[in-house]
Amino acid sequence: MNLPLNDPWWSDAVVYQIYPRSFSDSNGDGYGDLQGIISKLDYLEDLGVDVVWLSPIYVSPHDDNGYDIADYDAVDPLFGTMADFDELVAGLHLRGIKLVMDLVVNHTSDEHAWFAESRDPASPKRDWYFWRPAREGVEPGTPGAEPTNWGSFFGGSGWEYDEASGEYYLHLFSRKQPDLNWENPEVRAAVFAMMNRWVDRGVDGFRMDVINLISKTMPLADGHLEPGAPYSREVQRVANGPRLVEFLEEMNAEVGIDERRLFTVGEMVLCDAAQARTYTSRHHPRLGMVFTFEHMSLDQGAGGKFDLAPLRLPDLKANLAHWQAELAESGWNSLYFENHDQPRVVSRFGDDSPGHRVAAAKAWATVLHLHKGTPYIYQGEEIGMTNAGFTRIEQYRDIESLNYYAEATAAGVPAERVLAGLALKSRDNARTPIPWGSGPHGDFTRGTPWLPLNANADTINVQAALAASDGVHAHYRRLIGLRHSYEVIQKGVFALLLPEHEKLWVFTRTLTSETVLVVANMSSELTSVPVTELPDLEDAELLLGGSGADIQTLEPWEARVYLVRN
Ligand code: TEU
Repeated sequence: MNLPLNDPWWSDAVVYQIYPRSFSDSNGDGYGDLQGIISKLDYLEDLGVDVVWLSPIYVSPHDDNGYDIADYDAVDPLFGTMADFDELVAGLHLRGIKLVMDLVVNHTSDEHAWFAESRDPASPKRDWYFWRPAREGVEPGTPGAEPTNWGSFFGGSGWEYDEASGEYYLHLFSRKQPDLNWENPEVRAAVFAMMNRWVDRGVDGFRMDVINLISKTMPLADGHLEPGAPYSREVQRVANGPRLVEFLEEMNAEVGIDERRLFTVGEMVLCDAAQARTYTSRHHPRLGMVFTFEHMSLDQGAGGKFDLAPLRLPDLKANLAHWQAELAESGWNSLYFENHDQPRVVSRFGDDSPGHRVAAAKAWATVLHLHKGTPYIYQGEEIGMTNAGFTRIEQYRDIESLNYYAEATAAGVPAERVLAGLALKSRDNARTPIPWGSGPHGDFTRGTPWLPLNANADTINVQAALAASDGVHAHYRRLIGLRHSYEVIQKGVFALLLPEHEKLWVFTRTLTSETVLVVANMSSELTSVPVTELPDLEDAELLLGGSGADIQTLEPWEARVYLVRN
Protein backbone atom coordinates (compact mmCIF):
# COMPACT_ATOMS: atom_id res chain seq x y z
CA MET A 1 0.00 0.00 0.00
CA ASN A 2 1.30 3.46 -0.84
CA LEU A 3 1.44 6.17 1.78
CA PRO A 4 -0.82 9.08 1.08
CA LEU A 5 1.27 12.04 -0.01
CA ASN A 6 0.64 14.03 3.14
CA ASP A 7 3.56 14.15 5.55
CA PRO A 8 4.24 11.26 7.89
CA TRP A 9 3.96 12.13 11.58
CA TRP A 10 7.72 11.99 12.11
CA SER A 11 8.48 14.78 9.64
CA ASP A 12 8.74 17.24 12.55
CA ALA A 13 9.89 14.74 15.19
CA VAL A 14 13.14 14.49 17.16
CA VAL A 15 14.25 11.05 18.35
CA TYR A 16 16.16 10.26 21.56
CA GLN A 17 18.09 6.99 21.77
CA ILE A 18 18.33 5.14 25.07
CA TYR A 19 21.04 2.52 25.57
CA PRO A 20 19.38 0.89 28.56
CA ARG A 21 22.35 -0.62 30.37
CA SER A 22 23.96 2.82 30.65
CA PHE A 23 20.97 5.11 31.22
CA SER A 24 19.83 4.83 34.84
CA ASP A 25 20.05 1.99 37.36
CA SER A 26 17.13 1.63 39.80
CA ASN A 27 18.12 -1.53 41.69
CA GLY A 28 21.83 -1.05 42.35
CA ASP A 29 23.12 -3.95 40.24
CA GLY A 30 25.30 -1.61 38.17
CA TYR A 31 23.22 -1.92 34.99
CA GLY A 32 20.61 0.56 33.85
CA ASP A 33 17.06 -0.84 33.71
CA LEU A 34 13.46 -0.11 32.74
CA GLN A 35 12.51 1.35 36.12
CA GLY A 36 15.54 3.60 35.79
CA ILE A 37 14.17 4.88 32.48
CA ILE A 38 10.71 5.31 34.00
CA SER A 39 12.24 7.47 36.73
CA LYS A 40 13.59 9.83 34.04
CA LEU A 41 10.47 10.26 31.89
CA ASP A 42 9.91 13.82 33.10
CA TYR A 43 13.46 14.61 32.03
CA LEU A 44 12.69 13.39 28.50
CA GLU A 45 9.41 15.28 28.38
CA ASP A 46 11.14 18.47 29.50
CA LEU A 47 13.81 18.03 26.82
CA GLY A 48 10.96 17.94 24.32
CA VAL A 49 11.71 14.81 22.29
CA ASP A 50 8.91 13.08 20.38
CA VAL A 51 10.20 9.54 20.07
CA VAL A 52 12.35 7.24 22.18
CA TRP A 53 14.36 4.55 20.41
CA LEU A 54 15.19 1.87 22.94
CA SER A 55 18.23 -0.32 22.25
CA PRO A 56 17.56 -4.05 22.91
CA ILE A 57 15.99 -5.07 26.22
CA TYR A 58 15.20 -8.67 25.21
CA VAL A 59 16.56 -11.81 26.88
CA SER A 60 20.19 -12.12 25.86
CA PRO A 61 23.51 -13.63 26.96
CA HIS A 62 24.92 -10.12 26.26
CA ASP A 63 27.86 -11.19 24.15
CA ASP A 64 27.14 -8.00 22.17
CA ASN A 65 25.21 -6.10 24.86
CA GLY A 66 21.78 -7.37 23.84
CA TYR A 67 22.25 -7.30 20.06
CA ASP A 68 22.42 -11.09 20.45
CA ILE A 69 18.84 -12.03 21.31
CA ALA A 70 17.86 -15.36 22.88
CA ASP A 71 14.14 -14.61 23.23
CA TYR A 72 12.41 -11.89 21.21
CA ASP A 73 9.27 -12.06 23.35
CA ALA A 74 10.64 -11.57 26.83
CA VAL A 75 12.35 -8.77 28.74
CA ASP A 76 15.80 -9.63 30.07
CA PRO A 77 15.64 -9.81 33.89
CA LEU A 78 18.70 -7.54 33.87
CA PHE A 79 16.36 -4.78 32.69
CA GLY A 80 13.14 -5.75 34.51
CA THR A 81 9.85 -7.42 33.67
CA MET A 82 7.12 -7.22 31.06
CA ALA A 83 5.08 -5.27 33.62
CA ASP A 84 7.88 -2.69 33.77
CA PHE A 85 7.84 -2.54 30.00
CA ASP A 86 4.07 -1.92 29.90
CA GLU A 87 4.53 0.80 32.52
CA LEU A 88 7.23 2.40 30.35
CA VAL A 89 4.99 2.40 27.26
CA ALA A 90 2.12 3.91 29.24
CA GLY A 91 4.38 6.55 30.82
CA LEU A 92 5.81 7.58 27.46
CA HIS A 93 2.41 7.70 25.75
CA LEU A 94 0.98 9.73 28.62
CA ARG A 95 3.63 12.34 27.81
CA GLY A 96 2.98 12.18 24.07
CA ILE A 97 6.24 10.35 23.37
CA LYS A 98 6.29 7.36 21.01
CA LEU A 99 8.36 4.23 21.55
CA VAL A 100 10.49 2.64 18.84
CA MET A 101 12.04 -0.76 19.58
CA ASP A 102 15.29 -2.17 18.27
CA LEU A 103 14.63 -5.03 15.86
CA VAL A 104 17.63 -7.34 15.52
CA VAL A 105 16.65 -9.98 12.99
CA ASN A 106 19.67 -10.43 10.73
CA HIS A 107 20.85 -12.80 13.44
CA THR A 108 19.77 -14.28 16.76
CA SER A 109 21.86 -15.36 19.70
CA ASP A 110 23.30 -18.87 19.50
CA GLU A 111 21.33 -19.39 22.71
CA HIS A 112 17.99 -18.75 20.97
CA ALA A 113 15.70 -21.83 20.95
CA TRP A 114 15.57 -21.65 17.13
CA PHE A 115 19.32 -22.04 16.88
CA ALA A 116 19.43 -24.75 19.54
CA GLU A 117 16.99 -26.78 17.40
CA SER A 118 18.84 -25.90 14.25
CA ARG A 119 22.03 -27.51 15.56
CA ASP A 120 20.44 -30.89 14.87
CA PRO A 121 20.90 -31.66 11.14
CA ALA A 122 17.59 -33.57 11.13
CA SER A 123 15.63 -30.66 12.60
CA PRO A 124 13.07 -28.82 10.46
CA LYS A 125 14.83 -25.64 11.65
CA ARG A 126 18.21 -26.68 10.21
CA ASP A 127 17.53 -24.40 7.22
CA TRP A 128 16.63 -21.40 9.45
CA TYR A 129 20.34 -20.57 9.60
CA PHE A 130 23.19 -20.90 7.09
CA TRP A 131 24.75 -24.32 7.72
CA ARG A 132 27.38 -25.34 5.19
CA PRO A 133 29.91 -28.19 4.83
CA ALA A 134 33.64 -27.50 4.88
CA ARG A 135 35.37 -26.32 1.73
CA GLU A 136 35.80 -29.25 -0.62
CA GLY A 137 38.99 -31.18 -0.10
CA VAL A 138 39.87 -29.53 3.22
CA GLU A 139 39.57 -31.35 6.53
CA PRO A 140 36.59 -29.85 8.45
CA GLY A 141 37.67 -27.79 11.45
CA THR A 142 41.18 -27.12 10.11
CA PRO A 143 42.46 -23.71 8.96
CA GLY A 144 41.12 -22.75 5.55
CA ALA A 145 38.22 -25.20 5.70
CA GLU A 146 35.57 -22.48 6.18
CA PRO A 147 32.89 -22.67 3.45
CA THR A 148 33.78 -19.15 2.21
CA ASN A 149 36.59 -16.73 3.02
CA TRP A 150 34.36 -14.07 4.60
CA GLY A 151 35.55 -12.30 7.71
CA SER A 152 33.26 -11.26 10.52
CA PHE A 153 32.64 -7.57 11.32
CA PHE A 154 34.09 -8.33 14.75
CA GLY A 155 37.29 -9.97 13.48
CA GLY A 156 38.23 -13.51 12.54
CA SER A 157 36.28 -15.79 10.20
CA GLY A 158 32.56 -15.30 9.60
CA TRP A 159 32.06 -19.06 10.00
CA GLU A 160 32.07 -21.17 13.16
CA TYR A 161 32.74 -24.91 13.09
CA ASP A 162 30.26 -27.14 14.88
CA GLU A 163 31.97 -30.39 15.72
CA ALA A 164 28.77 -32.28 16.51
CA SER A 165 27.41 -32.01 12.97
CA GLY A 166 30.71 -31.49 11.15
CA GLU A 167 29.34 -28.33 9.51
CA TYR A 168 29.84 -24.57 9.82
CA TYR A 169 27.32 -21.82 10.51
CA LEU A 170 27.52 -18.25 9.23
CA HIS A 171 27.88 -15.31 11.63
CA LEU A 172 28.63 -11.90 10.13
CA PHE A 173 29.09 -10.57 13.69
CA SER A 174 30.24 -12.55 16.75
CA ARG A 175 30.18 -16.36 16.73
CA LYS A 176 27.37 -16.02 19.25
CA GLN A 177 25.27 -14.18 16.60
CA PRO A 178 24.36 -16.77 13.91
CA ASP A 179 22.75 -15.23 10.80
CA LEU A 180 19.10 -16.13 10.13
CA ASN A 181 18.29 -17.49 6.69
CA TRP A 182 15.68 -15.08 5.31
CA GLU A 183 15.35 -17.19 2.15
CA ASN A 184 13.25 -19.54 4.28
CA PRO A 185 9.62 -18.29 4.38
CA GLU A 186 9.10 -19.78 7.87
CA VAL A 187 11.83 -17.49 9.23
CA ARG A 188 10.15 -14.44 7.75
CA ALA A 189 6.74 -15.49 9.07
CA ALA A 190 8.16 -16.00 12.58
CA VAL A 191 9.83 -12.57 12.55
CA PHE A 192 6.71 -10.78 11.29
CA ALA A 193 4.51 -12.52 13.88
CA MET A 194 6.91 -11.39 16.62
CA MET A 195 6.84 -7.80 15.32
CA ASN A 196 3.05 -7.87 15.35
CA ARG A 197 3.02 -8.97 18.98
CA TRP A 198 5.12 -5.93 19.94
CA VAL A 199 2.95 -3.56 17.93
CA ASP A 200 -0.14 -5.04 19.57
CA ARG A 201 1.54 -4.34 22.89
CA GLY A 202 1.77 -0.65 22.00
CA VAL A 203 5.10 0.02 20.35
CA ASP A 204 5.11 2.65 17.61
CA GLY A 205 7.83 1.37 15.33
CA PHE A 206 11.21 -0.26 14.85
CA ARG A 207 14.85 0.64 14.38
CA MET A 208 16.08 -2.24 12.25
CA ASP A 209 19.57 -3.47 12.98
CA VAL A 210 21.78 -4.06 9.87
CA ILE A 211 18.59 -4.67 7.92
CA ASN A 212 20.24 -4.56 4.49
CA LEU A 213 22.19 -7.71 5.34
CA ILE A 214 19.07 -9.90 5.54
CA SER A 215 19.12 -10.70 1.82
CA LYS A 216 22.36 -12.41 0.83
CA THR A 217 23.50 -13.15 -2.69
CA MET A 218 23.02 -16.86 -3.22
CA PRO A 219 24.87 -19.14 -3.47
CA LEU A 220 27.26 -17.93 -0.79
CA ALA A 221 30.64 -17.58 -2.51
CA ASP A 222 34.17 -16.36 -1.76
CA GLY A 223 34.88 -12.63 -1.71
CA HIS A 224 37.92 -10.75 -2.96
CA LEU A 225 40.99 -11.30 -0.77
CA GLU A 226 43.49 -8.47 -0.25
CA PRO A 227 47.10 -9.71 -0.50
CA GLY A 228 48.22 -10.98 2.90
CA ALA A 229 44.76 -10.71 4.51
CA PRO A 230 43.46 -13.85 6.24
CA TYR A 231 39.81 -13.14 5.42
CA SER A 232 37.89 -11.26 2.79
CA ARG A 233 36.53 -7.88 3.81
CA GLU A 234 34.26 -8.10 0.83
CA VAL A 235 31.64 -9.47 3.18
CA GLN A 236 30.15 -6.27 1.76
CA ARG A 237 29.01 -8.31 -1.17
CA VAL A 238 26.32 -9.70 1.12
CA ALA A 239 24.80 -6.26 1.72
CA ASN A 240 21.77 -5.10 -0.29
CA GLY A 241 21.12 -8.59 -1.66
CA PRO A 242 18.71 -9.23 -4.54
CA ARG A 243 15.66 -9.92 -2.36
CA LEU A 244 16.01 -7.03 0.09
CA VAL A 245 13.22 -4.90 -1.38
CA GLU A 246 10.95 -7.91 -1.61
CA PHE A 247 11.58 -8.81 2.05
CA LEU A 248 10.97 -5.22 3.19
CA GLU A 249 7.74 -4.99 1.22
CA GLU A 250 6.56 -8.31 2.63
CA MET A 251 7.35 -7.06 6.13
CA ASN A 252 5.51 -3.83 5.44
CA ALA A 253 2.40 -5.75 4.36
CA GLU A 254 2.52 -8.45 7.05
CA VAL A 255 3.10 -6.05 9.94
CA GLY A 256 0.86 -3.34 8.54
CA ILE A 257 3.64 -0.77 8.77
CA ASP A 258 1.86 1.79 6.56
CA GLU A 259 -1.69 1.19 7.79
CA ARG A 260 -0.61 1.48 11.39
CA ARG A 261 1.63 4.50 10.64
CA LEU A 262 4.62 2.77 12.21
CA PHE A 263 7.97 4.53 12.42
CA THR A 264 10.79 2.60 10.74
CA VAL A 265 14.47 3.32 10.33
CA GLY A 266 16.78 0.79 8.73
CA GLU A 267 20.41 0.70 9.76
CA MET A 268 22.29 0.11 6.51
CA VAL A 269 25.99 -0.56 6.26
CA LEU A 270 27.32 0.04 2.75
CA CYS A 271 24.23 1.75 1.42
CA ASP A 272 24.58 4.81 -0.79
CA ALA A 273 22.16 7.70 -1.12
CA ALA A 274 20.59 6.48 -4.35
CA GLN A 275 19.81 3.12 -2.72
CA ALA A 276 18.46 4.93 0.34
CA ARG A 277 16.10 6.84 -1.95
CA THR A 278 14.66 3.64 -3.35
CA TYR A 279 14.12 2.30 0.18
CA THR A 280 12.53 5.47 1.57
CA SER A 281 10.69 6.95 -1.42
CA ARG A 282 7.26 7.98 -0.31
CA HIS A 283 5.75 6.42 -3.42
CA HIS A 284 7.00 2.94 -2.54
CA PRO A 285 7.66 3.10 1.15
CA ARG A 286 9.75 0.24 2.37
CA LEU A 287 11.25 2.17 5.26
CA GLY A 288 10.66 5.57 6.82
CA MET A 289 14.36 6.37 6.67
CA VAL A 290 17.82 4.86 6.65
CA PHE A 291 20.91 5.24 8.85
CA THR A 292 23.86 5.81 6.55
CA PHE A 293 27.46 5.08 7.55
CA GLU A 294 29.09 7.21 4.86
CA HIS A 295 29.66 10.31 6.98
CA MET A 296 30.92 8.14 9.85
CA SER A 297 33.75 6.75 7.72
CA LEU A 298 35.28 10.06 6.60
CA ASP A 299 37.83 10.00 9.42
CA GLN A 300 39.23 6.57 8.64
CA GLY A 301 41.79 5.18 6.23
CA ALA A 302 41.64 2.10 4.02
CA GLY A 303 42.42 -0.12 7.01
CA GLY A 304 38.99 0.36 8.59
CA LYS A 305 37.59 2.26 11.54
CA PHE A 306 40.71 2.08 13.73
CA ASP A 307 42.93 3.34 10.90
CA LEU A 308 42.68 6.97 11.97
CA ALA A 309 42.60 9.80 9.44
CA PRO A 310 41.89 13.48 10.09
CA LEU A 311 38.43 14.69 9.12
CA ARG A 312 38.32 17.30 6.35
CA LEU A 313 35.32 19.53 7.05
CA PRO A 314 34.59 20.05 3.32
CA ASP A 315 34.22 16.26 2.93
CA LEU A 316 31.69 16.02 5.75
CA LYS A 317 29.70 19.01 4.49
CA ALA A 318 29.70 17.57 0.96
CA ASN A 319 28.53 14.18 2.16
CA LEU A 320 25.57 15.53 4.09
CA ALA A 321 24.72 17.89 1.21
CA HIS A 322 24.81 14.95 -1.19
CA TRP A 323 22.32 12.98 0.94
CA GLN A 324 20.15 16.10 1.26
CA ALA A 325 20.06 16.46 -2.54
CA GLU A 326 19.52 12.78 -3.33
CA LEU A 327 16.59 12.52 -0.91
CA ALA A 328 15.17 15.99 -1.48
CA GLU A 329 12.16 15.14 -3.63
CA SER A 330 11.49 11.57 -2.71
CA GLY A 331 12.75 9.82 0.37
CA TRP A 332 13.71 11.06 3.81
CA ASN A 333 16.97 11.49 5.76
CA SER A 334 17.91 10.51 9.25
CA LEU A 335 20.36 12.93 10.90
CA TYR A 336 22.89 11.66 13.40
CA PHE A 337 26.44 12.09 14.64
CA GLU A 338 26.24 9.75 17.64
CA ASN A 339 24.79 6.43 18.68
CA HIS A 340 25.88 3.48 20.82
CA ASP A 341 28.41 2.42 18.15
CA GLN A 342 30.05 5.79 17.56
CA PRO A 343 32.38 7.93 19.66
CA ARG A 344 31.20 11.24 21.14
CA VAL A 345 31.03 13.92 18.47
CA VAL A 346 32.50 16.70 20.62
CA SER A 347 35.65 14.61 21.12
CA ARG A 348 35.74 13.11 17.62
CA PHE A 349 35.13 16.14 15.39
CA GLY A 350 34.96 18.98 17.91
CA ASP A 351 37.12 20.19 20.78
CA ASP A 352 36.47 18.69 24.20
CA SER A 353 39.00 20.84 26.07
CA PRO A 354 37.36 22.71 28.97
CA GLY A 355 37.52 26.08 27.20
CA HIS A 356 35.76 24.91 24.05
CA ARG A 357 33.62 21.87 24.89
CA VAL A 358 30.29 23.62 25.45
CA ALA A 359 30.50 25.82 22.37
CA ALA A 360 31.73 22.95 20.20
CA ALA A 361 28.94 20.60 21.33
CA LYS A 362 26.39 23.32 20.59
CA ALA A 363 27.86 24.02 17.14
CA TRP A 364 27.71 20.35 16.14
CA ALA A 365 24.14 20.16 17.39
CA THR A 366 23.14 23.27 15.46
CA VAL A 367 24.44 22.14 12.09
CA LEU A 368 22.94 18.67 12.44
CA HIS A 369 19.51 19.76 13.65
CA LEU A 370 19.11 22.41 10.95
CA HIS A 371 19.44 19.91 8.11
CA LYS A 372 16.31 18.40 6.59
CA GLY A 373 15.34 15.02 8.03
CA THR A 374 14.74 13.44 11.42
CA PRO A 375 17.39 14.33 14.01
CA TYR A 376 18.56 11.74 16.53
CA ILE A 377 20.00 12.56 19.94
CA TYR A 378 21.99 9.80 21.63
CA GLN A 379 21.76 9.78 25.42
CA GLY A 380 24.37 12.12 26.90
CA GLU A 381 24.87 14.00 23.63
CA GLU A 382 22.44 16.61 24.98
CA ILE A 383 24.84 17.41 27.84
CA GLY A 384 27.96 17.36 25.66
CA MET A 385 29.43 14.15 27.03
CA THR A 386 32.97 13.39 25.90
CA ASN A 387 34.80 10.19 24.95
CA ALA A 388 35.51 7.80 27.82
CA GLY A 389 39.20 8.63 28.19
CA PHE A 390 40.20 4.99 28.80
CA THR A 391 43.93 4.28 28.69
CA ARG A 392 44.10 0.57 29.61
CA ILE A 393 42.55 -2.39 27.79
CA GLU A 394 41.10 -3.61 31.12
CA GLN A 395 38.71 -0.65 31.10
CA TYR A 396 36.99 -1.78 27.88
CA ARG A 397 34.03 -4.20 27.67
CA ASP A 398 32.97 -3.98 24.01
CA ILE A 399 33.46 -7.19 22.04
CA GLU A 400 34.57 -5.35 18.89
CA SER A 401 37.19 -3.38 20.85
CA LEU A 402 38.49 -6.41 22.75
CA ASN A 403 38.69 -8.58 19.62
CA TYR A 404 40.48 -5.83 17.72
CA TYR A 405 42.99 -5.34 20.53
CA ALA A 406 43.75 -9.08 20.66
CA GLU A 407 44.09 -9.42 16.89
CA ALA A 408 46.12 -6.26 16.32
CA THR A 409 48.57 -6.81 19.16
CA ALA A 410 49.01 -10.46 18.09
CA ALA A 411 49.84 -9.18 14.61
CA GLY A 412 52.60 -7.01 16.10
CA VAL A 413 50.93 -3.59 16.23
CA PRO A 414 52.29 -1.81 19.35
CA ALA A 415 49.75 -1.79 22.19
CA GLU A 416 50.02 2.01 22.55
CA ARG A 417 48.93 2.43 18.94
CA VAL A 418 46.00 0.08 19.36
CA LEU A 419 44.95 1.90 22.53
CA ALA A 420 45.21 5.26 20.76
CA GLY A 421 42.80 3.98 18.10
CA LEU A 422 40.39 2.68 20.71
CA ALA A 423 40.55 5.93 22.69
CA LEU A 424 39.19 7.78 19.66
CA LYS A 425 36.94 5.19 18.02
CA SER A 426 35.89 2.43 20.44
CA ARG A 427 32.17 1.92 20.86
CA ASP A 428 32.66 2.06 24.63
CA ASN A 429 33.24 5.81 24.28
CA ALA A 430 29.49 6.19 23.86
CA ARG A 431 28.56 3.54 26.39
CA THR A 432 29.82 5.02 29.65
CA PRO A 433 26.95 5.44 32.11
CA ILE A 434 25.01 8.70 32.20
CA PRO A 435 26.10 10.86 35.15
CA TRP A 436 22.88 12.30 36.55
CA GLY A 437 24.56 14.20 39.37
CA SER A 438 27.91 14.63 41.05
CA GLY A 439 27.45 11.89 43.68
CA PRO A 440 29.31 8.55 43.68
CA HIS A 441 29.30 7.03 40.16
CA GLY A 442 27.50 10.14 38.97
CA ASP A 443 24.32 8.97 40.74
CA PHE A 444 23.93 6.44 37.92
CA THR A 445 23.92 3.50 40.34
CA ARG A 446 24.12 2.72 44.05
CA GLY A 447 26.29 -0.27 43.15
CA THR A 448 29.30 -0.77 40.89
CA PRO A 449 28.72 0.42 37.32
CA TRP A 450 29.21 -2.24 34.63
CA LEU A 451 31.51 0.19 32.77
CA PRO A 452 33.47 2.97 34.46
CA LEU A 453 32.00 6.46 34.22
CA ASN A 454 33.91 9.25 32.50
CA ALA A 455 36.51 10.75 34.82
CA ASN A 456 34.87 14.14 34.18
CA ALA A 457 31.45 13.02 35.50
CA ASP A 458 31.74 15.32 38.51
CA THR A 459 31.56 18.34 36.18
CA ILE A 460 29.85 17.00 33.03
CA ASN A 461 26.57 15.65 34.39
CA VAL A 462 22.85 16.21 33.94
CA GLN A 463 22.42 18.22 37.15
CA ALA A 464 25.14 20.68 36.13
CA ALA A 465 23.81 20.80 32.57
CA LEU A 466 20.29 21.67 33.74
CA ALA A 467 21.65 24.49 35.88
CA ALA A 468 23.41 26.18 32.97
CA SER A 469 20.90 28.43 31.22
CA ASP A 470 23.18 28.81 28.22
CA GLY A 471 24.63 25.32 28.22
CA VAL A 472 24.41 22.38 25.84
CA HIS A 473 21.16 21.02 27.27
CA ALA A 474 19.36 24.36 26.99
CA HIS A 475 20.62 24.57 23.44
CA TYR A 476 19.12 21.18 22.53
CA ARG A 477 15.78 22.26 23.99
CA ARG A 478 15.87 25.32 21.76
CA LEU A 479 16.79 23.30 18.68
CA ILE A 480 13.91 20.90 19.31
CA GLY A 481 11.60 23.88 19.83
CA LEU A 482 12.69 25.39 16.52
CA ARG A 483 12.02 22.16 14.62
CA HIS A 484 8.56 21.96 16.13
CA SER A 485 7.73 25.59 15.35
CA TYR A 486 9.15 26.35 11.92
CA GLU A 487 7.84 24.69 8.80
CA VAL A 488 10.90 25.93 6.95
CA ILE A 489 13.08 23.80 9.25
CA GLN A 490 10.90 20.74 8.67
CA LYS A 491 10.50 21.10 4.92
CA GLY A 492 12.74 23.84 3.52
CA VAL A 493 14.94 23.11 0.53
CA PHE A 494 18.61 22.71 1.48
CA ALA A 495 21.51 24.55 -0.17
CA LEU A 496 25.17 24.43 0.88
CA LEU A 497 27.20 27.67 0.64
CA LEU A 498 31.00 28.00 0.76
CA PRO A 499 31.46 24.22 0.24
CA GLU A 500 35.27 24.39 0.21
CA HIS A 501 35.65 26.50 3.36
CA GLU A 502 37.78 24.55 5.84
CA LYS A 503 36.25 26.06 8.96
CA LEU A 504 32.82 27.50 8.21
CA TRP A 505 29.70 25.39 7.72
CA VAL A 506 27.15 27.59 5.98
CA PHE A 507 23.81 26.56 4.48
CA THR A 508 20.29 27.75 3.83
CA ARG A 509 16.87 26.17 4.06
CA THR A 510 14.17 27.79 1.99
CA LEU A 511 10.38 27.44 1.92
CA THR A 512 8.30 29.90 -0.10
CA SER A 513 9.14 33.35 1.30
CA GLU A 514 11.24 32.23 4.26
CA THR A 515 14.94 31.39 4.33
CA VAL A 516 16.84 30.07 7.30
CA LEU A 517 20.57 30.74 7.20
CA VAL A 518 23.00 28.73 9.34
CA VAL A 519 26.53 30.10 9.77
CA ALA A 520 28.80 28.04 12.00
CA ASN A 521 32.47 28.31 12.83
CA MET A 522 33.51 24.67 13.20
CA SER A 523 36.94 25.47 14.59
CA SER A 524 38.65 26.59 17.77
CA GLU A 525 39.93 29.79 16.14
CA LEU A 526 38.36 33.16 15.47
CA THR A 527 37.19 33.01 11.87
CA SER A 528 36.17 35.78 9.52
CA VAL A 529 33.02 35.38 7.46
CA PRO A 530 32.87 36.44 3.80
CA VAL A 531 29.59 38.31 4.34
CA THR A 532 29.25 39.39 0.71
CA GLU A 533 28.75 35.77 -0.24
CA LEU A 534 25.82 35.34 2.18
CA PRO A 535 22.18 36.40 1.85
CA ASP A 536 21.51 39.97 3.01
CA LEU A 537 20.95 39.91 6.77
CA GLU A 538 19.73 43.48 7.22
CA ASP A 539 16.18 42.56 8.28
CA ALA A 540 17.00 39.07 9.45
CA GLU A 541 15.81 37.73 12.77
CA LEU A 542 18.38 35.89 14.87
CA LEU A 543 16.73 32.60 15.91
CA LEU A 544 19.66 31.08 17.75
CA GLY A 545 23.23 31.75 18.87
CA GLY A 546 25.58 34.71 19.21
CA SER A 547 24.68 38.30 19.91
CA GLY A 548 23.56 38.90 16.35
CA ALA A 549 25.53 42.10 16.13
CA ASP A 550 28.67 41.55 14.12
CA ILE A 551 28.82 38.57 11.82
CA GLN A 552 32.12 39.59 10.20
CA THR A 553 34.00 37.49 12.72
CA LEU A 554 32.79 34.42 14.55
CA GLU A 555 34.11 33.29 17.91
CA PRO A 556 35.48 29.73 18.13
CA TRP A 557 32.59 27.27 17.60
CA GLU A 558 30.07 30.09 17.33
CA ALA A 559 26.99 29.03 15.37
CA ARG A 560 24.15 31.31 14.38
CA VAL A 561 20.75 30.67 12.86
CA TYR A 562 18.95 33.54 11.09
CA LEU A 563 15.49 33.77 9.63
CA VAL A 564 15.19 35.94 6.53
CA ARG A 565 11.74 36.86 5.22
CA ASN A 566 11.90 37.78 1.55
O1 TEU B 1 25.83 -2.33 14.08
C1 TEU B 1 26.20 -2.61 12.77
C2 TEU B 1 27.59 -2.33 12.35
O2 TEU B 1 28.01 -2.87 11.35
C3 TEU B 1 28.52 -1.43 13.05
O3 TEU B 1 28.02 -0.25 13.52
C4 TEU B 1 29.25 -2.16 14.12
O4 TEU B 1 28.65 -1.98 15.35
C5 TEU B 1 30.67 -1.73 14.23
O5 TEU B 1 30.75 -0.40 14.64
C6 TEU B 1 31.47 -2.00 13.00
O6 TEU B 1 32.75 -1.47 13.15
C7 TEU B 1 24.68 -2.91 14.60
C8 TEU B 1 24.46 -2.47 16.03
O7 TEU B 1 24.21 -1.10 16.06
C9 TEU B 1 25.64 -2.89 16.84
O8 TEU B 1 25.60 -2.42 18.15
C10 TEU B 1 25.70 -4.38 16.80
O9 TEU B 1 26.89 -4.81 17.43
C11 TEU B 1 25.68 -4.94 15.39
O10 TEU B 1 24.72 -4.32 14.55
C12 TEU B 1 25.32 -6.41 15.42
O11 TEU B 1 23.99 -6.58 15.85
